[in-house]
Amino acid sequence: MLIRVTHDSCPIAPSEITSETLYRGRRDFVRAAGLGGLALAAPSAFGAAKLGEIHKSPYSADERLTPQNSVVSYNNYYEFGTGKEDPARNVGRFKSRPWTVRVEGLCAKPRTFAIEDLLKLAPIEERIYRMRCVEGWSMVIPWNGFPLASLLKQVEPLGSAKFVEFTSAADRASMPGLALPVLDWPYTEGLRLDEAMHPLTLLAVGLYGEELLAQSGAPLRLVVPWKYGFKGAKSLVRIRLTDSQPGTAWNKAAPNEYGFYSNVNPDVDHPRWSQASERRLGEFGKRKTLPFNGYADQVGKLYAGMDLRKFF
Ligand SMILES: Nc1nc2c(c(=O)[nH]1)N[C@H]1C(S)=C(S)[C@@H](COP(=O)(O)O)O[C@H]1N2
Ligand SMILES: [Mo]
Repeated sequence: MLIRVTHDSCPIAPSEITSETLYRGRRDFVRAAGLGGLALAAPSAFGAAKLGEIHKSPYSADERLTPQNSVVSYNNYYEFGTGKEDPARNVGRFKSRPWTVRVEGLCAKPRTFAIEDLLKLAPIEERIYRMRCVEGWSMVIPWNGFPLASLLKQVEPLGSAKFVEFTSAADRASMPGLALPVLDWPYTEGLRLDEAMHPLTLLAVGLYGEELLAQSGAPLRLVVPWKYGFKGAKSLVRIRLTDSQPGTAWNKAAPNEYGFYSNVNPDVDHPRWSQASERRLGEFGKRKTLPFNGYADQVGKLYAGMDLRKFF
């Protein structure tokens, strides 16, 4: 049975994310990692390893970045709890190594990739993307990663493949949120194949030049900047090519609130919240939300002829 728990609207204003909160999150991380005072001297303020060479991308937005501490301390990752500060607090037992990702389904060369091989698959880029969550907050994040298309091409999708299903890790020993049936675990998401192959669709392995922290979806997560945040499945263990539209965790939990497409659309409100405006983390006041989150020129043609009120 599924207990119906849906996204809550922002419980605290981003401006109230205090230094105390950040300090607490970091102290817990340091303790969990068993590093004691040593971590304080580490090169990264957050304890993550630096990534190697990173290439700039023409797909980056030219906007003010959301500070790294806000990005990693305020987000959703229900496997670690449903509060926005729960992920940063509760990831202590999660390990992103060793890690493999199975890529399978309707393809000529299904394969299991070790994370080390994935990191060498394609040049790591910096992609500065606008991100908008269905609850109404937004950020600008310098992701590091490579196009999902680079990985999918490796397994040679068959002509019959029309969709891609993404499955997140579901490890009860390290993910306390799995004890509650808030979603139909494991977390799954899906894209149509042309959306998945679009050059903007990113497999992220880091942000701000450092490997992803667990709360951001280590070691590998999906980033689809023209869709609401929940399409970005974290800590991926499986990617599967299919001929029919896959079920997704949020679509199953509340189909009237979370459609399969979930394109950012100021004209189609979520049943409980307007989608016309958003609050950029760290800013006062509101901004107008743009169709496809400002990426309409690049992705609008994917939806030509579709009624986006029906396919929301
Ligand atoms: N596995 C998993 N992936 C997930 C979620 C989750 O609960 N579990 N939450 C989603 C939601 S609702 C959002 S808004 C984003 C937020 O995280 P980010 O800021 O790190 O992108 O992650 C998405 N990916
Ligand atoms: Mo979200």
